[in-house]
Amino acid sequence: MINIVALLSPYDLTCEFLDRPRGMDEPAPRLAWRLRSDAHGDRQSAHRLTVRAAGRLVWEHEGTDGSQVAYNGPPLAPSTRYTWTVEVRDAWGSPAGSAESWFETGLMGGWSAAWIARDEAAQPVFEPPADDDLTLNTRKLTPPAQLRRAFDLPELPVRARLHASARGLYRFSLNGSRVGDAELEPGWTDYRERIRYQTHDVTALLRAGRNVLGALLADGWWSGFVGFDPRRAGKLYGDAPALIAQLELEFADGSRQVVATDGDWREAPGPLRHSDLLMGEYHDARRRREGWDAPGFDDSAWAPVAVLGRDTDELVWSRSTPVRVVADLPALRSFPAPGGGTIFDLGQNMVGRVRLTVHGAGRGRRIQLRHAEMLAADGSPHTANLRRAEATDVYVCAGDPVEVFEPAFTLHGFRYVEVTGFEGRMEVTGRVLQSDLPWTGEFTCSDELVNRLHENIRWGQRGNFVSVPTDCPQRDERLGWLADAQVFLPTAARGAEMSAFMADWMRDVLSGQDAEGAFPDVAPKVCLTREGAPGWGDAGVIVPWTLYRLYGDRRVLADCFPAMARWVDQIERHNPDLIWRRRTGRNYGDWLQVGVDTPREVLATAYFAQSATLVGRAARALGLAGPAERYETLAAAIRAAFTAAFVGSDARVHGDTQTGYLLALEFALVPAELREAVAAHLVRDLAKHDDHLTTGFIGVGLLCPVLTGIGRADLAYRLLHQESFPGWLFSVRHGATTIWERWDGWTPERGFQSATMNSFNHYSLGAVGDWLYGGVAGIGQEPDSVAYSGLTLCPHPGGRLTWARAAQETPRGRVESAWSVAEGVFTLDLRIPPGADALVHVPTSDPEAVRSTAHVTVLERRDRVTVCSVTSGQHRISAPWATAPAPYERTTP
Ligand code: RAM
Repeated sequence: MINIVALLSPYDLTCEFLDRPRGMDEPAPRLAWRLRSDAHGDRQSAHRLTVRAAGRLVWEHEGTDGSQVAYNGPPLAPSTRYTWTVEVRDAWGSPAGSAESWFETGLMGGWSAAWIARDEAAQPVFEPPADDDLTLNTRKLTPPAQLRRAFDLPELPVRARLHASARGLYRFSLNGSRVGDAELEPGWTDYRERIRYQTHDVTALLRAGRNVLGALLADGWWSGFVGFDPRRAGKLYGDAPALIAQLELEFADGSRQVVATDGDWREAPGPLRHSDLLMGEYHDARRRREGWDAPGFDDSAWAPVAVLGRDTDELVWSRSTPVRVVADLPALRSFPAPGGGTIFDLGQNMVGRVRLTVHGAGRGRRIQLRHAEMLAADGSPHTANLRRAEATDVYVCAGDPVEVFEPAFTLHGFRYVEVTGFEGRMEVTGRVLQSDLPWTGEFTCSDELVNRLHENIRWGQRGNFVSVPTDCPQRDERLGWLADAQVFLPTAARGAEMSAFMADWMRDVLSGQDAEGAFPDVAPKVCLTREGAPGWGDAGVIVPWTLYRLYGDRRVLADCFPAMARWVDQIERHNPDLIWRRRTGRNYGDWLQVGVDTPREVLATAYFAQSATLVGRAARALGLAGPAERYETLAAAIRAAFTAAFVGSDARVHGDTQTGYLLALEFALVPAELREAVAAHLVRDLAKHDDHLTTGFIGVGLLCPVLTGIGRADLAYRLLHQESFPGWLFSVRHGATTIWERWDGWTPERGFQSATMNSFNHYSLGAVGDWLYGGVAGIGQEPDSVAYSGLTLCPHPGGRLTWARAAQETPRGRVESAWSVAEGVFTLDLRIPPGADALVHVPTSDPEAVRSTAHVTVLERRDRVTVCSVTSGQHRISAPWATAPAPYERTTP
């Protein structure tokens, strides 16, 4: 598992937290790298950055420690590739490794293209479809457009970049070949304020002579169905999609040519009768026109396009990671559907779409695909929980011997696909789509059920980070709910590089802030107009703070700070007694908690205190002394008000719920002398519920960390291993392959919970994932540390685990923690990245008993642990271990 690397060397170079971004318009991009070395005690004593364009030196920078530098050279030119190199010196001052990467600037505002769209007034060359097989919803949709434009090149350019965007969704082709591999471009943002554009390298697709640019243009989030709004999103953003593109060509002699969207483009509907994210796609292959996007095609019957104008102010560079097909899941089995047709089972609840291959289906055959996460009791697809999302694709065959159908602009959450209309030979493959965020974490342990839980958390992460962080991927919702995002972010950031994606989404959160200063419930703000609820709106404070702490993204913190402060100010303004009861929006409380009711004002006031605290900490981090003092004082006053209003003399928190105690402890709301008594109430409540949790979305992520923090990791493990309802392994024991929205989404006794609000792919309750890395394997950072500069390793052997291992790519480099207990010995294998002297908490109260390889220094004995300081490099530490793992007893679910 360990590669031998001799020299200190940089790797994973990023620009603005992205790997080699194209079309990067940030004037002072941050360049960052990770480090690795096998030498103990190694660190970067010096680094040297050089930035070059066309071989010429543009900027040079030298520094010492640190692995993130903002470009500060002469202004970057548009449409230019910059190559950058980082060279480092090791702890002993000797030259060590180096690495190279690049970024490319985009148009930097240099748009000359016009927005174009189907000219509704022009006669479409499309027979009006027979509506008999369309539903009311899909009848409201219009066919996606096919657009094309031919142009001539006297010679081949040396460099060609296509800058493109849409009000809607686009997919480009050049001379019949698809451009790039990204899906659902330009992604979803708050279109009223900004739309991303993408830059594609198309040099290799061009030829001398005649060339043709083709584009498909669909409604997507712009003018399709979005959320639970029964109207089309057109009522929100615009009625119909539009396209913009600028192809920039550079020739060997330095001359340039531009082909842009303008009045010379022509349009016709193609085989897609409709395509909608929620409803599905209808593809009539009889309407395919071979070669429509290549030279030689006669487009004289196509209609001219409408030119809508040249206002490009809303176009911004793509700071986020594109959506891509990241995996293929061939169907594992198939069986007859009760209502006719065949059901294919992919074995995994996934997000994306299907590739269907049919053999000899015959011209005009109409094949329908319905998608479902679960099967109903009679074995038919359970679609009630999709609500208005029809999630139905239709393919009408052209009559070729073998035909392949894969929708282009729709997305479903499903494990089962029901295929009707064809019984012959066919193959079904699930194509998994997600924002292609690099995986940075790994976790495994000796318990297969916990491993499946971890896998389920990952699948929730895959399926719900598609352009924006969503609550669920299947029903007519799929919205960027703020609480879901904030409770899950710490887990998500263990598993994958979330920095650029979440920082970009924060712009939509800021766009959704109302005139009073309230953040919204969902971002992009659609469907819901009121101020964000406690725990929801607070994500506007928590997310930037978390990104700063985990990734050292100081800029996102600075950019968001005024909005963060306004959020807290408006709560204070409306609640001068510091108990948050007014302006609580739709006030969801501890959403989907089980059998208890955490009082709304307890939860709200706790979050008010936490947001004020974080705004104070943010102000300190940004060097704003005045605001820091103001919010620190405010936070202290809210804590005092919380204790006075809600904490009894017996340390009971009003409502007496787990979430109430968890919030009081995690947010440090009660005075130090009451903490122990408050913790005792939490422990009592767990016993009262026979080691079961009662928490909903807000409390769930706090359970295991807080219990571990109060010295009761044993209880955290009991919850983790709990197989009966409510608990994480309940769904795992019932075959879940993702995290469910509800603890009892399905039970053997009652079958499905609510018909209509019962997603089987919600990530919120998976917030325990953070503790698997941070508690079980023990990878964490000191309270004041940023970007893992002060690393801590506090592994917690316990429960029925005999071993666990986790690895995480932190901004400094890779951390590994692997422990096992066997024959009375606890053994810990560690890898610490260069420069990060770490504190290791060895679970023994006898410092004399700690055995280790060199470079480990025993520092002090604390309650049940011995703290050691460890240099960078690999280490093995062991100590006697008396506690046997808990017996492995399976409860009957
Ligand atoms: C549900 C969403 C989301 C939750 C809100 C309150 O409809 O799925 O997860 O945050 O309600």
